[in-house]
Amino acid sequence: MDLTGVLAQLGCDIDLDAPDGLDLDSPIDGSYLGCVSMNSASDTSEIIDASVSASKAWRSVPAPIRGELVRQFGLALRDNKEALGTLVSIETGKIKSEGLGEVQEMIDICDFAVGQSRQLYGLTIASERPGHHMREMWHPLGVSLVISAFNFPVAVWSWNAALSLVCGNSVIWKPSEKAPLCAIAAHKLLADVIEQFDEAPSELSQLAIGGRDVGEALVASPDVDLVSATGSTRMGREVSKVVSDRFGKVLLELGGNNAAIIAPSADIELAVRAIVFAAAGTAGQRCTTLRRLIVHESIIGQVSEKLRAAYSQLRIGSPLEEQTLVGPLIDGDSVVAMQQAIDEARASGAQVFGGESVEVAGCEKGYYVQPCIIESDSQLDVACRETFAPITYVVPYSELAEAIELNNEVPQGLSSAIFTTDVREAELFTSAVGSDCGIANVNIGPSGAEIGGAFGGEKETGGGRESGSDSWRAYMRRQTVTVNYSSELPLAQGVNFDVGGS
Ligand code: UN1
Repeated sequence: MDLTGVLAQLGCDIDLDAPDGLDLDSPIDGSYLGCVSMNSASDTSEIIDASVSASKAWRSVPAPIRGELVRQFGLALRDNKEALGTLVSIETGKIKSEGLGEVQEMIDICDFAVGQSRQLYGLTIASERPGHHMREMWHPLGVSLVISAFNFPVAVWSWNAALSLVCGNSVIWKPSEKAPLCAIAAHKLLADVIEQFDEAPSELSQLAIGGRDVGEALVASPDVDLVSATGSTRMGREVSKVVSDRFGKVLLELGGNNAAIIAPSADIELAVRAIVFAAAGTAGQRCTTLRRLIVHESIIGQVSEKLRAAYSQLRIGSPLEEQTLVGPLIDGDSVVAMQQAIDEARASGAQVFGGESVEVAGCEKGYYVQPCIIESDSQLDVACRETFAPITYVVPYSELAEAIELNNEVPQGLSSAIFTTDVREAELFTSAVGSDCGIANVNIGPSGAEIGGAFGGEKETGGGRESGSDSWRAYMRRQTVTVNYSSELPLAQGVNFDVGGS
């Protein structure tokens, strides 16, 4: 594990020996990675002031030119994909192909945002008054703040940053305290592009590394126009209260508790392959991870057997080894939370398969676990909470309506899936009376979404939509413009207000 080498490749000269900073341990082998300096809450007003001035300059730069900046960032990401992907693996424990996939997701959103920069469309609207027309204008918001989580330490920032920049905003990034190195490296790639770009103010994008106090100070500022936060429901609830209280805008992407239904007509081989990736991939640490499996009673024995067989084949180990499929959890707290959930399920009489800690040779102090399957006759209370670990709760169903009800029974509403070859079932699941989630898939698992669609979900997931489709609108303010090109002054709704006289 060559942290210094990777940082050097990324052109990052980070002081890993900062006094009173953020101490970092590798999830891979528990080794000490160093201490990174942090911002304090008192730094935030300077950061915000600089961001306000940057936004004032940037909003007047034509959107396609703003797109050109993002295009160049995409090129820098292409050049640095291998190194940045490796850094994601080292700092968060993601397997190499997922670390690289994360950077690919950044490249994809840059491409998307470049196209978007020429498509910030508003409607033209017929006016009821003669000699008038109406149109909708989309203007930059000002300062956008991105709060990101450890599990997608760079991609989720880039979804927000790429769109927010083409929409004409400045960006402040408060990354997870568990992944500051990825943030410093990814941000430097953008900062270097900004520095070379004549039209871009130098403080267009800023990084604020710090703890809760730094986040709180940024969130509370009335100069921060949009807070886009990804993380726990608890954090989102707090952020949302503060921002709503000052009538700021929020974009929330919070907890998920995603289920898949396996119907009797499903292609079971395909379903099992999809489930294993969705449930055990990223060591169960995606918002979109498959956490609940709702299986028709006629096939549950067969599915369970195949799943257990597949789980016993999972190669658990250092994420830097080519053949590894499941890397470590992020830290010891996650291992404890996983064990507590398993104990609670066991106490309710459920059958537990796997879930124990795993010792990986050479990485004895890493946080490795065997992904876990928990089978019960009905949906357990613990299954209705999100535990950020590879646990899959399996329950049987007899009628599709009951399966859909189980899918929707949890407080979160991010992603969902159905495995079926029956078109009626697939259509019902994706209809108004089907899944209540922001994402509903057919014959693929709930995780691993492409950037082209709007990403996010309902209920405790927070209601925000990021990434593709028309998510760009969240980064702009809408203005309805009515123009009178006549020499008369007719009033709307036929109102008469003539003072007479001349
Ligand atoms: C997250 O876990 O916060 O759909 C984001 C997926 C990824 C993004 C996940 N494209 O799994």
